[in-house]
Amino acid sequence: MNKVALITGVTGQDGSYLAEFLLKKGYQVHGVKRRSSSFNTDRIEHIYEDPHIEKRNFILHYGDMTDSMNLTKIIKDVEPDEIYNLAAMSHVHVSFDVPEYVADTDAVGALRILEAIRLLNLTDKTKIYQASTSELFGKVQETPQNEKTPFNPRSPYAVAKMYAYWITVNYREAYNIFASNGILFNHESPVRGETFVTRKITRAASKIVLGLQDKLYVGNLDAERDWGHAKDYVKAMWMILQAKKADDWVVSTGKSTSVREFLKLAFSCVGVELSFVGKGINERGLVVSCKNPKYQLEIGKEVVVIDSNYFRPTEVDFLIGDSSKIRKELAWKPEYTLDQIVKEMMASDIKLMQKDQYLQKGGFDIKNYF
Ligand code: NAP
Ligand code: F7E
Repeated sequence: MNKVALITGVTGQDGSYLAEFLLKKGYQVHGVKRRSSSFNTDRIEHIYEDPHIEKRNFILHYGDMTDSMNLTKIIKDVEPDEIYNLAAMSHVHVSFDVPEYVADTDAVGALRILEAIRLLNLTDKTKIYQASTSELFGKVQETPQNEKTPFNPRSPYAVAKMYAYWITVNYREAYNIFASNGILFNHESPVRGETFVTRKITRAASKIVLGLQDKLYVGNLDAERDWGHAKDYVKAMWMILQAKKADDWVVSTGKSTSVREFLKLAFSCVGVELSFVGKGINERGLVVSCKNPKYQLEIGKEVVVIDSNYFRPTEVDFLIGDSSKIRKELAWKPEYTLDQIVKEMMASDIKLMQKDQYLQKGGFDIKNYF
C-alpha cells in the first residue's frame, strides 16, 4: 500500500515542491486548496490530475484553515499517514495589517488539525509536520540560532507561529501524537511568492535590464537572512517525519547574507555591477558597469531606491541558523549554494519577463488564445 500524505498549503511554494517530491516517492498525495476567484493553482499545474481519471495519486480538496469542520471532514475521508501543515498567511509585513486573521489561520489553524487527529482517533496512525519558522527567534538571543535558542517573536506572524509551535509540542506530550516542528530558515526558489524580498529583487532586476521597469523600491537593505533553496527544505520536512521519534528541528544553511548583497548578486547574474551610495533612507543602488551587450543600461543609472513604506514596525535584523542536529541525526544537508539559487531565480524570471516584453510589443499569449 502506498503511503498517504495530506498537505495544507499545497498551492504555495513549499506545498508544490513537497507534493512533487512525495509523488516521486510513490505517495498518494492529497492537498487542501482554498477557493479563490481566480486560479491559484499555477505552481501545481504540472502535477495536476484530472478528477475524471480513475486512479489518481494527486487529489485536491477545497478547504480553509479557518474552518474546523471542513478540515476534520477532509482528514476523516483521507485518513493520512502524514500531514504536512504548511498553510499560512506567511508574509511577515502583511501580518501587521491582518493580525487577527493571521492568529486564526496560522495559530488556531494548527490546533484545528491536531484536534481533528485526536477526535478522529488517528493519534497512533497520523504523523504531523508543523511549518515553524526562524521568525520565532526574532530579536535574537544568541547567534547562531539552534533548537535551544529562546524565542523572541517580532511580528503578529511570528507570535501566531509561536502558538502553533507550542501547541504541536503540547499535543505530542499530552496525547503521544507524532507531531514535529521544522524550524525552517528562509528558503527561496523560482516560484517564491512575488512580494518576498528575493523574488521581488529577481523579478525587478529582470524587468530593469529588459527595459520594462525603471527602478526598484525596497526597505531595509541591512537585514540579513540565512537563505536556502525550497527544494532542499521540503526534503528536510519529509526526513523529519521519517525520524525515529517526533522532535523539533532547525533547518538552515548556516550562512547569512544582507538584502544589499542579494541585490548585487542578482544584478551580477545578468552582467550588471551595482554600487550603493548614500546612507539610510537616502541610500541608492547605481549601475557601475554593464558587461552584457544584450542589455543597454546607462552607467550611473539609479536602479534601487529606499521606500520607508517597506520598513516594518518591528524588524528582525539578523538570522543565521545552526542546523547541526538535523545534519548529524538525520543526515540532511543543503545541496544548493546561494549563488546557485540566485542564478536559477534570475534565469527563470528573465525568461518570464521576456515573454512579457514580447506581449507588450503586440505578440499574443497562446495560452489565452485557446
Ligand atoms: P506560501 O507560498 O505563502 O504558501 C502558503 C500556502 O498557504 C498557500 O497555498 C496559501 O493558499 C495557503 N493558505 C493561506 N491561507 C490559507 C487559509 N486560510 N486556508 C487554507 N490555505 C491557506 O508559503 P511557503 O513559503 O510555501 O511556506 C509554507 C509554510 O512554511 C508556511 O506556513 C510558512 O509560514 C512557513 N515557513 C516558510 C518559510 C519560507 O522561507 N518560505 C520559512 C519558514 C516557515 P493560496 O495559494 O490560495 O494563497
Ligand atoms: O523579508 C527585508 C525585510 O519578506 C526578508 C517568510 O517566508 O521567511 C520569510 O519572512 C527581509 C526582511 O521574508 C524589502 O524587512 C527589505 O528583513 O523576504 P521577506 P521574511 O520576513 O524573512 C520567514 C522564515 C518566514 O517564516 C516567512 O513566512 O528583507 N526587506 N526590503 C524587504 N522585504 C520585503 N518583503 N520587501 C521589501 O521591499
